[in-house]
Amino acid sequence: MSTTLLTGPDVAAHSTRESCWIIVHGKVYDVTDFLDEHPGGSKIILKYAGKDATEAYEPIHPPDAITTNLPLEKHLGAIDASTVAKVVKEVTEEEKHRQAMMDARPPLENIINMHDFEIVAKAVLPEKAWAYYSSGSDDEITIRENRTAYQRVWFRPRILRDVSKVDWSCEILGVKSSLPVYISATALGKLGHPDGELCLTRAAANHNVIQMIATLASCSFDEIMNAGAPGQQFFLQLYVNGDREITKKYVQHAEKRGVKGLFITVDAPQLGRREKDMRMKAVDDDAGAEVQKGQNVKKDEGVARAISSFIDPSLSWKDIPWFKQITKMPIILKGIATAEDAVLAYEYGVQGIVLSNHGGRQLDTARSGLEILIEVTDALKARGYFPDPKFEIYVDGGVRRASDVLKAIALGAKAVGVGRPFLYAFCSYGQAGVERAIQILRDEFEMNMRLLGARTISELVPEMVDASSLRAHTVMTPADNLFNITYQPLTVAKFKES
Ligand code: 173
Repeated sequence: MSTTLLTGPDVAAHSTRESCWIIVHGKVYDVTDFLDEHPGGSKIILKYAGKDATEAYEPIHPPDAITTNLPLEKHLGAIDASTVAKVVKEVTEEEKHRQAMMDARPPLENIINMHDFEIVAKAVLPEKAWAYYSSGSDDEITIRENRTAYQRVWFRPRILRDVSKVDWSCEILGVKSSLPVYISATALGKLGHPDGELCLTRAAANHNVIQMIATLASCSFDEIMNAGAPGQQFFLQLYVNGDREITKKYVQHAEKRGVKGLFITVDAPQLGRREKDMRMKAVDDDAGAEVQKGQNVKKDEGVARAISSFIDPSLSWKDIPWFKQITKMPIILKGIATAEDAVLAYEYGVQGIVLSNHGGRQLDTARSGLEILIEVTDALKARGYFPDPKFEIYVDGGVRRASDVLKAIALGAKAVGVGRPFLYAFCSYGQAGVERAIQILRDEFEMNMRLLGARTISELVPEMVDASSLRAHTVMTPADNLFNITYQPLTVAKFKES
């Protein structure tokens, strides 16, 4: 790094596409040649040309994004802070309102279920972050179906089984977990909390829960690993880069650092159109993430689309042997949606599949993971592939209750992925929120397993659920008007009076 000390006017003289310098974290960079490579587009950088970009950079980039992407000769030196005019940032009405809502959040002990986190997150998140996180694709039929599907499965509880002791701990890919739940990958955590995904890491460490690290996390892979406690276990979610060398390096680095499972996302050759996100036109302002190298970006298509151009749509079954060659980590295909592909996955020799529709963010009107589970286990059984301790099936999407998890496990899942609820928990309350979410799940597991008559995970059997309506997508019931008029709806956590 150069030891040159530069001044504000030095930097301000380079404020064009032809010569573009910016300041980040007290250092000056020449990003002229990088403009067209920036995964979030050049427009956002040009907005800060000749100026300090730290504030816009900080929430969505890992600290080492610039230093690793920009050749050393473009690191021009340090800025003499006394020569840079302090920009007093105007606090908008929206920000004031959000801060007021943050101050009036329900006390954490009043949060008693996963839905509570969601309602708080909606109130306290910047509009763009909420739009990005909460969005499903197209008409959002699938995102809603992910919830509804669980309500079409009913319990068949067993009684008089001495349930004084119940144990819901399990192993996922041979890794011990205090819950049959892992924290599923979600991207861009710093849009919602300054510590981003580290909130998940720290909470997971305290409760022995496995975190799946997202390729597009705001925090870098190493930051997250370094924040882990001794012995803490991680999985990695992988978006496969058009440049396979980048992917190979990333995967092998993860393996070296001890990651216990490689979850390759297979349901996103192109990113779904998330209209709430798109309407925010976020790309103009602050798109970006810890992405591997991207090319030109499409404009006005939302945060996710802006930074996903590196994802390779040519990925195919032919690539699976290559993955097996470059890593010894168990390989899991995340985003299987049919029995046919589940059978193929088994025959290609991967160690597991996640039945998932990407949280309702990809193909709209794709079925819920829970529904797919039945046809998948049937097809695998018919071929003698199930049960097989070397092939695990997971489900994600729409899980809000331990009772949901118990249904999936009874139907053959080994564990369940939970994404948004943990994300909303840390956006609302940081690490403490995630710990509370885990505690709530634990309480729900204890109660539901007792009431269901299952003392261990292995006692959760298909006979404990009635899933006969699961595949019927039009279980219409006439509106029960009188009941509805008299029914007192459940309420969500209340904000303090301001
Ligand atoms: O669902 C997503 O938003 C997602 O997977 C993603 C993909 C590319 C960039 C950011 C997020």
